[in-house]
Amino acid sequence: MGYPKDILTSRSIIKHGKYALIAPEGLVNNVVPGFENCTISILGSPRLGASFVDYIVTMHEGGKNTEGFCGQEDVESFVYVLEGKVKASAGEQEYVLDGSGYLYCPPGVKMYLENLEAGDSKLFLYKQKHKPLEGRKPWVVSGHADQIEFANYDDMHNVHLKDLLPTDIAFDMNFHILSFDPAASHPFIETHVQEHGAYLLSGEGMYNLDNKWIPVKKGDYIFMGPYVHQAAYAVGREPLAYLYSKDCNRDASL
Ligand code: UGY
Ligand code: MN
Repeated sequence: MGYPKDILTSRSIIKHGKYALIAPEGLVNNVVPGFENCTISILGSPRLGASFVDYIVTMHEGGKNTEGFCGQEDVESFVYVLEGKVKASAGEQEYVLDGSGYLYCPPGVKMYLENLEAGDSKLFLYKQKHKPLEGRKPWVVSGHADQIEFANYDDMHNVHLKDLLPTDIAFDMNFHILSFDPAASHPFIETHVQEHGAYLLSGEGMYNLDNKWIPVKKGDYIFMGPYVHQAAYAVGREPLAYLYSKDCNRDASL
């Protein structure tokens, strides 16, 4: 890094409780106990107004978490491999995940991570307090998003959606990938109770946050708080695609 080459500016926008665009160039390293030989930045968190915590993790050679991430009786966790190859375990169950591989650990199950690359592996990581439903318990889920077929989103042939977790009512959240072909957009500007943490996997676009159009691109992170206006237009030559979390299957509490 060293001395700046120009006037200091930032594309990031932070509106606590409402929304945030966090561009990768402003991130700093956060030490998180249990992670060894990893560079981690906390993205969305309760301090920003999110009810979950999202992280971007770069595991260097030999990087690992052998103490276990989460595993508390009321906390669920999820990891998605952006680049590289890792061993990810849900308690005793081991999975080898490369790009687009993911693992969901239900409440009470610790997640263990180990980098299998000679270089870096890059992960998107998430945790949230689980809202239980009497008589139902979510289970360990692993897969590769690349092996799931896209469905048309809202009857549009140029917008595509994948659900990474089961739609079963035992789950109180899901991870999705939403992909817009160049020039595609949402059918309308959404305003809904659920929050999102979204990591942009590819492309460029204009994102409507709180009814303002903001340029976004691959590598950006967006937090969308409850009810905040949200929609996208894809621009450029690549699909604008993002991985995002969304709560589901629960009533709003009084
Ligand atoms: O599922 C969703 O709410 C999604 N369409 N939101 C979004 O892309 N901002
Ligand atoms: Mn939404």
